[in-house]
Amino acid sequence: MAGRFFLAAAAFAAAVTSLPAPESVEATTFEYNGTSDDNTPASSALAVPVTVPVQSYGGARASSYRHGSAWLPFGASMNPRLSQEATNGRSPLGTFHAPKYPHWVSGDGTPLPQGRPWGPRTCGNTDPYKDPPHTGMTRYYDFHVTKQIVSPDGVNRSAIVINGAFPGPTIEANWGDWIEVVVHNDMQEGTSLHWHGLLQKETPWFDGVPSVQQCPIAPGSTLTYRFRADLYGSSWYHSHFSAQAAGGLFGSMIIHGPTDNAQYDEDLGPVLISDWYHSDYFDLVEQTMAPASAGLPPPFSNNNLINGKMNYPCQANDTTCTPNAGVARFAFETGKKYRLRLINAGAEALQKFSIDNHKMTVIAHDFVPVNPYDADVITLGVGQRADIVVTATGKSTDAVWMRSTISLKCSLSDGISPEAVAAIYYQNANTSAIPNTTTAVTQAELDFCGNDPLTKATSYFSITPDPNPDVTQNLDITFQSNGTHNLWYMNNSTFRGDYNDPVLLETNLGKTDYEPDWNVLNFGTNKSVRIVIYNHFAFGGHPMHLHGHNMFVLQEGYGKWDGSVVNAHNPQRRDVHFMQPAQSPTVPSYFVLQMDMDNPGVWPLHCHIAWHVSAGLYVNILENPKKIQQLQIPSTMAQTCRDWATWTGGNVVEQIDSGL
Ligand SMILES: *[C@@H]1O[C@H](CO)[C@@H](O)[C@H](O)[C@H]1NC(C)=O
Ligand SMILES: *[C@@H]1O[C@H](CO)[C@@H](O)[C@H](O)[C@H]1NC(C)=O
Ligand SMILES: *[C@@H]1O[C@H](CO)[C@@H](O)[C@H](O)[C@H]1NC(C)=O
Ligand SMILES: *[C@@H]1O[C@H](CO)[C@@H](O)[C@H](O)[C@H]1NC(C)=O
Ligand SMILES: *[C@@H]1O[C@H](CO)[C@@H](O)[C@H](O)[C@H]1NC(C)=O
Ligand SMILES: *[C@@H]1O[C@H](CO)[C@@H](O)[C@H](O)[C@H]1NC(C)=O
Ligand SMILES: *[C@@H]1O[C@H](CO)[C@@H](O)[C@H](O)[C@H]1NC(C)=O
Ligand SMILES: *[C@@H]1O[C@H](CO)[C@@H](O)[C@H](O)[C@H]1NC(C)=O
Ligand SMILES: *[C@@H]1O[C@H](CO)[C@@H](O)[C@H](O)[C@H]1NC(C)=O
Ligand SMILES: [Cu+2]
Repeated sequence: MAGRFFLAAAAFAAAVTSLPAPESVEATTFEYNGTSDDNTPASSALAVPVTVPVQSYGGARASSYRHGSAWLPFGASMNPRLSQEATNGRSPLGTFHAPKYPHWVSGDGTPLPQGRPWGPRTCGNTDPYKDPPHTGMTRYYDFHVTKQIVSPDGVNRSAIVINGAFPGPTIEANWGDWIEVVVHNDMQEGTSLHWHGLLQKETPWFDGVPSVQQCPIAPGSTLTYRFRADLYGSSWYHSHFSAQAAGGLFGSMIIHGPTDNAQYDEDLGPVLISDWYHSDYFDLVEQTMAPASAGLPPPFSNNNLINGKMNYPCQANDTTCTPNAGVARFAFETGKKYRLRLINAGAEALQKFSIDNHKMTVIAHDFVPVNPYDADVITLGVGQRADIVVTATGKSTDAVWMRSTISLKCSLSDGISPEAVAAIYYQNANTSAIPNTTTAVTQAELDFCGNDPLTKATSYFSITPDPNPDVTQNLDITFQSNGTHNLWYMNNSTFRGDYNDPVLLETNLGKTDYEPDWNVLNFGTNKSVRIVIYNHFAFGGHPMHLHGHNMFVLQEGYGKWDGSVVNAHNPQRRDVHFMQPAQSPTVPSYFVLQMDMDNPGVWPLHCHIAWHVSAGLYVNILENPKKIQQLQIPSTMAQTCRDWATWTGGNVVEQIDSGL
């Protein structure tokens, strides 16, 4: 009668029955072994097997819905039951009137030297880390962050929205522009926004991580971020305060730049993919951070969204759930080539993206243009992006499914609706009709917890990293008990930030008395740094994200790194690498990253799984503290700390997680 089994370790066995028993149960037993490698203070390891509510596909009412059709009730058409306002507030994403994008923002005085905002620069001729353009233009955004009831999949819940929109507004700029975003915190809790993947070389204080570069923005306060669009391609912004991003606080960023490695006719813009939870993010963080003795499982996602939309197989008596809320829809014309900007903006899940009957060509990983390669399925860990070009090879009346499937082998889904779908309609298709295509993605592809092989995607602009970096360090990832709680550790230290004492601002004042649990790794004036990360945990994997840089990904594998490098003259670069799970509790996985220390600042290196960073899977890369002391940090950063101190002086802040 038990569902899948979650086993944190095996020291004592108090079966926990507080969770509802699953209504239908998969035959396989699921074992999740936390601690047992040699880095673990095993004597203090706690262990509590708990029952988790994993159900079968579609849940108890699966038979009331047409199979393979986005949980449409029998007899329903694709005409959605809910308005876009009800599902997504003011967001136009996922509708036929969602904006398409030109090759650059123009018509507003944008200078066009040699016909383009970025002048003669191409993907092939410009080192983006050394020579970004300066257009002299600024793109202004005004964001009001609030909570609002939305119903992205038909299930009403309070989410965090920006200007009434979930997902938040899309930021658009040209390479070399400034982006200025006024963030008004209209909630009753702190917040911050991080601009994922941008280097922040001119403004290292605007990276948006509380306790690292800033204090949280206090309720009722405003912070104006201003930073250079220093790389180009597709990305997203998201809250870096606790797990607010899992509550909806994110949106996409499009930075137009050269496209000489790809040809396409239309840019359909962002395809945000996000696992989705029917509970509030704070409750999920409490669940994650509960003492081991409570026997709670980690959060399991309840649904999966494309551009903030999906249907849900509502239970018969659930009056807060509307079937056929409406899935995202896209329009294709036979023969045209489309650019899609895939973004995993989720909290935890490893996503496998595909389009039935269509080949995809990958043209960029994160903010890095690649030598184009074809793919049938694209794997995206949280934070990763892939820009793809798809040729509309179908007939004019075709309707096909776009899919993004949560890998159940590598992620924690409750099993009811792990596959998000969106409909693509060709020009003469009946847009009320249900696509009837099937997927060619294999179970083996869904079950693989890793990115494409490093040999596959080579960067279009070639850079050879220093073969003899100034320093090489190992870093071990483990899941251990601190005596009461099971937490994530990097080199035996679980991260916890101090909202009132950001590391960058401390360093700027010449202080170096960092608390041990700030996990500050001081690399001084080293010019190149190599880090060999070993993951000792045998389930899932970790999408490891580095701020302020694109990292070279030199090698990955199991056991001990043998010193070999893939494509040593031009290794893969990106800002998130999905690290595979350990092969077994005694055979870790590893990956080797290298970075050029060309950006004085304090740069997070962390797992992008919301619940893992909450539980401490995080280090700070401190780069050139002497130069940080010389930074002229704007007074708004100190003001943000004073506002936060004032607010917390009169309100109790419950920092139940690492803060990030
Ligand atoms: C998990 O731990 C149990 C008890 O120590 C052991 O029997 C089992 O083989 C382990 N499973 C894996 C996948 O390592
Ligand atoms: C809804 O139905 C389930 C069984 O399908 C039952 O356990 C539950 O009590 C019902 N809830 C309400 C509010 O009627
Ligand atoms: C969902 O919330 C909206 C806004 O509060 C409300 O109008 C609507 O009735 C709710 N729907 C359900 C099914 O609870
Ligand atoms: C379009 O599809 C809907 C749903 O299947 C159907 O009811 C309608 O008759 C179709 N319209 C045309 C013009 O075929
Ligand atoms: C799928 O739908 C199309 C029309 O949209 C129809 O021509 C085709 O026969 C259908 N295929 C299957 C397998 O039902
Ligand atoms: C991690 O710990 C090992 C072993 O103590 C040490 O050699 C290494 O320098 C540490 N890594 C970093 C990045 O500090
Ligand atoms: C373990 O970590 C939790 C969460 O950070 C903390 O609340 C608790 O006090 C820690 N326990 C010990 C014994 O340090
Ligand atoms: C972590 O702590 C354990 C036990 O204290 C020790 O054996 C191990 O070497 C440490 N690992 C690192 C990377 O410091
Ligand atoms: C290089 O980094 C190491 C830490 O990994 C540090 O001990 C050393 O002092 C740094 N060297 C310089 C020249 O800053
Ligand atoms: Cu992780």
